[in-house]
This record gives sequence, structure tokens and C-alpha cells, in this order.
Amino acid sequence: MEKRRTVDPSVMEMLERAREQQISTPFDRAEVTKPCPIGREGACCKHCFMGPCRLVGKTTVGICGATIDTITARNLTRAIAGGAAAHSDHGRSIAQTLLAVAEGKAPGLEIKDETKLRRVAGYLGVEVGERSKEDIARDVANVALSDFGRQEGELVNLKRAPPKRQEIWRKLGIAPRGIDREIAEAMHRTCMGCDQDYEHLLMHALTCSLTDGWGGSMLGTDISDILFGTPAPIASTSNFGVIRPDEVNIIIHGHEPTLAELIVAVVSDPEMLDYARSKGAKGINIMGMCCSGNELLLRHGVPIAGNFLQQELTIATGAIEAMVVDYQCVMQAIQAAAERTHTRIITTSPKVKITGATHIPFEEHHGMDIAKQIVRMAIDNYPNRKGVHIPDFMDRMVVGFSHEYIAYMQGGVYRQSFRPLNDAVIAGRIRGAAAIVGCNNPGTTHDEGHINLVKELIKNDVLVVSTGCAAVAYAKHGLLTPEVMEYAGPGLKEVCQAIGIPPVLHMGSCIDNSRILTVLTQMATEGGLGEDISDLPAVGIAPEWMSEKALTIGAYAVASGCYVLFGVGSPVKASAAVTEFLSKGWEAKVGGKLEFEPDWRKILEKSLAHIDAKRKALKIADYDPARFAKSESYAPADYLDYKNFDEGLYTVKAGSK
Ligand code: NFS
Ligand code: SF4
Repeated sequence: MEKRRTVDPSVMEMLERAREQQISTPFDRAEVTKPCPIGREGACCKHCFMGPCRLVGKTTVGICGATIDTITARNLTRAIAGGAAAHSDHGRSIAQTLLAVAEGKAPGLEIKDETKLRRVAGYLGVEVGERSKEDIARDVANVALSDFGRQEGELVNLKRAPPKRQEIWRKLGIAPRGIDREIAEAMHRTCMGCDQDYEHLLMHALTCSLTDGWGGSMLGTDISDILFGTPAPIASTSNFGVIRPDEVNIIIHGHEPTLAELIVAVVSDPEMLDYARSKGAKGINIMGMCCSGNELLLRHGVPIAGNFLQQELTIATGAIEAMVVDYQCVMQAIQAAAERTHTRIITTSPKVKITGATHIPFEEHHGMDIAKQIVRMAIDNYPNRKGVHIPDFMDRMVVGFSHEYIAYMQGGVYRQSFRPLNDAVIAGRIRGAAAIVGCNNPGTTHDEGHINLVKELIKNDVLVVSTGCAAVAYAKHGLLTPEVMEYAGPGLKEVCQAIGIPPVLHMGSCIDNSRILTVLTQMATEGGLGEDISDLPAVGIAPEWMSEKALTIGAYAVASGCYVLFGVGSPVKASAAVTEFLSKGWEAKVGGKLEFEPDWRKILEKSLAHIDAKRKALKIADYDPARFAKSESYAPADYLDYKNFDEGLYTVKAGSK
């Protein structure tokens, strides 16, 4: 049977519409461009011009003599360096913005969360005292920036990990010195004729990944919270139904929140609204896509139009005046799609241009003017619409579960802790926790693995946290609502009701996986669940991954002690030794392991088995699904149609609420 393209009915509808308009989508392109089977499994090396060398059939070494183990390990290490570079450069840019704000050079931006500023100052060893927030912020920014160029020592945030974890890193010599240094070293080691021992390479891959999780991403998350506010629960909506037929629609796509925040501020300006009305529109509607979208969603409740595979389809609605993109996960094909409609693609990062698109590079000193220019350009484009088709699908959600908020929910301002959650795990009410994160990939049915895993895990009393495009998948399928508690196992349901959280928590963008590291650390150090992240009954899953950044996240989760499962397929399949090392080898050294498993059902089995094994090792109660079966039931709200909960198709129509 032919693989289904998606389980999202609104995406099915838009695929039809895109075909009529001859707009190409990744779903179509994936049918034409089949991935090269040699490269896909890691068996192709193009690190020098004697090659590329493809190690298939009788060819067992490259022209330089590199073995299949070296080549696959080298390819993976480079991918991890690529992802670490992307996330860390994002973190650097946010730190530079904080510096500009502290120095009064970024009009329109300010320090929104002073409490967080003071807390982060504490982590970074910056004196707080009676100093002004600008003075503290300047020092915080400078210490953060020094993490990038440091040559010796350690990243500042490593000391936030459980003490036992820090010891492991130091003993193995994988504690990163400076962010840029380790990424550059990964590029050097994988250059022709350098590091040619796969285990040695893969240990550096862990060092490099740690520069992301406990380095660039953690700094990026913390400083974004300082500048734009720490997320707390907020309601919003998702999917194509959030596009408004009679308003100027602007999609914010990419990863960096800075300019996006300014655009959100600009659109409520009465002058802008009048201008929009003068062009015949009823208002201005901002929506997000991918992780810039997640940042705006968590802090402002800005609706999210879709996840990674929906970018061209959004344009195909014919109702998007401007798609504003910064960097990462932006398909070049959005420009071709835009040329078939009236949509304008506007690139805003000085680092990123797309041929044919309008380039308006962001610059802090004139941020407000740039935001206004972009919004005006979108308004001017409103009268140019041709035909509009917006699928009538929209779901509701509650998002914004920062680690601060999760702690706060467990004891208020003065007594916050992770005690209630830890106790629930110890008693077996909650079986364990899963972080389901990452991308979409047309190589597997869009959203299918994501939503099936969530449904099965919560049924099995596993609490789920999520970020990135995975979280958007849950949003679109109605899984980020408190009503979903009805489908959680009885123990999990009881705990969620008591604490007041839903069983699936949207924690933010992909850099916000650093929030998950903080939660895991707090659970590991709270008491009763061992003393390290590797002791916890928890798993990390990326069922539909595609990006190098996902590999980096997976690797830093492993280095932090987690069992990580990736779907789709394995980029190191060509080497049995490397496959084994990522699993058993890494586990023996750091307590975490990485495995690739295309079938979501097997991912589920392995996750539950791992959680149960960790419970056993901790000598806490065996999980018994029947023990808490008497918790009171929770009636789902009538606007959500859960009839098809088991089929994975329960998106509701926008108008039917
Ligand atoms: Ni993450 Fe977020 Fe999405 Fe994947 Fe891309 S947007 S940074 S990499 S595709 S989850
Ligand atoms: Fe081939 Fe070795 Fe060059 Fe790679 S580095 S392309 S294996 S000769």
C-alpha cells in the first residue's frame, strides 16, 4: 500500500489545492528526488576531491584508506557540528541583542523579565546587588558572549547539571571549553586525513553537542526570556484555519524572535491598522510557523499556521501577504510558491538571502523602522490577491510551560519544587516522562508518528513534554488541551488534575529543549529518583527528524544521560560498529544512548521497556496500570471531537466550536 502523505486532513486538502495551482511541495519533491541510498546510510565521503568515495559492494575503504566506520562517524560528527553551529549562532545573536538593549542601542526592545535576569546573573556569576538592570544585563551578555570564544576552562552553564553528570563529563574529558572552539575542532577533526578512529570522533561529537544544549541553546532560551518574557500558560489556536480571509496575513517563519517581537508590537499601532483599512482589509493578522512561531506562540499566544512541511501549502492558500523568514528550516521553494501567488517572501537575517526574495536585513538600532517597513509592504500587497482558499480546520491549545512555570505549579511562589512530580513517579501514578521533539520529514507520514506516540504514551501514564514542530503537530490535533486528560491513564490524569497541568506540555522552540535539561536536572536532584539524569525513568524521542540540529539535540541529550530514539531511519546504518557504539558504547561511557527505529510502535515498546527498567533500577514501585483506576473522570469539552482518537484524525472544523 502506498504510504499516506499526512494524517492531517487540512494538509490533505491543501495538497490538492497546491496541485491545481502547480505549486510544488516537499511531498511532491520527495517522490521525485529519492534520497541516495548510499549517502543516506552514511557510506559516502566527500571530504576531499580524491573522492567522493562511496563504500558499497567490494569497495571497503576510500581512496585515502578510510574505513566505513570512520566515514560514517565523520559524517555524523559533521552533522552534529552543523546543528551545534546553527543553535549556538542563534544564542549568540540573542546575547548580542541583550548587549545592545543594555547599552540603549535597540529602540523598541527592553528587558521584560527582571526576575529572570537576576536568576540568570546568578548562574553566570554576575554580581546583582543594588545595580541597575542595564548594568546587570550588560555583564550577563558579556559573560554569555565569552562562552563562545573561550579557549580553556568550561562553559559557564555546565555547573547547572547534576554534580554527578559534571563529574562524568570531566572524567571523560568531554566538558566543552568554548562553543566556537569545539565546533571548529569538529570541522578540523573531520577534515581529510585527521581523526580516523570512530570512537574518538564520536566522543568529540558529544563534546560538540554539549556546546549546544548547555551552551548556545541554554543561553538563547534564558536571554530570550529576559528580553521577551518567560512563558506562562496561554491559550491559542493552530492550523490553516487561523489564516483570516479578510485581513492582511503575515507569517513569521524561522527561529529568531527579536524582529518578530517588534512586528507583533507594530501591528497593533492604530496608524498601521488605519493603513490596512485604507487598502480594504479588516485588520492585520500575525501567525507563526516553525520555531519563530513557537516563540511568539508561547509568549503572546500568536496562532501557529503549521509545522515544517506546511510552509508552501500556507502560501498556496493565496491569502498570505508576506512570509517573513529569518533562518533555519526555511525551504527555498517558498519563493517559487510565492511567485505563483501574490505572496512576498521577505528575508530578514543579514546571514540569509533567498534568490528572488525581498531582503530587508534586521539591525537592532533601527528595529522598529524595519518592522514598520515590513508590515507596510504586506499591507500594500493585500489588493494583489488572486484566489483565496483556506481550509476550515483549526484547533485550540494551551501552551507556555516553561520549567519555571512547572516548578511554580508545584508549590506556588515560596515552596516551588519538583516534589509532587517526583512523588507521583515514585508512587507509580506517573510511569515516567517522555520528551517528544523535532521535525517533520516527508520520508515518513506527516504527523503520524508524533501523534500516535503521544496518545499511546499518555494512555500508559507517561507525562509528555514537547517542543518544535512536534509540539505544533500536537497543537493541530487537539492534543495540547486540558481535555486530553480524559485519554490519559488514571494515575497520570489524577496527577495532572491535582497540579493543574495537561498531560502534554508544550515547552517552546527547539532551542528550548534546554528547558527540558533543566527539568530533568531538577527531577534528578530533588531526591528519590537517583542523583543523575541517567537514573530517571525518561526517554527522548524525535519520531520524524530531518535536521542536523535534531541530531545535535539527540547527542546532547545522550551526553546528559538520556535514552534517545529517532524515527525515520539511521544516518549511520552502513556501519555496524558505529551503530553499536552510539547505543552500547555511549551508554557504557555516559549512561545515555542513541538508537534509530523507523517504526513508531517499536519506539513505543522500547520507551516503555526503558522506563520500566529504570524504575526497577531505582527500586521504586513497579508500574501497575490498574492501581489508580478509580480516579474521577473528566468530561471533554464539547468543541473537541475525540471520536476518532484512535485513528489519529480528530482535528475539528474552525466554525464548529
Ligand atoms: Ni527544530 Fe524548529 Fe521544526 Fe525541526 Fe526545524 S523548525 S529548530 S529543526 S523542522 S523541529
Ligand atoms: Fe575518499 Fe578519503 Fe577523500 Fe573521503 S577523505 S573523499 S574517503 S579519499
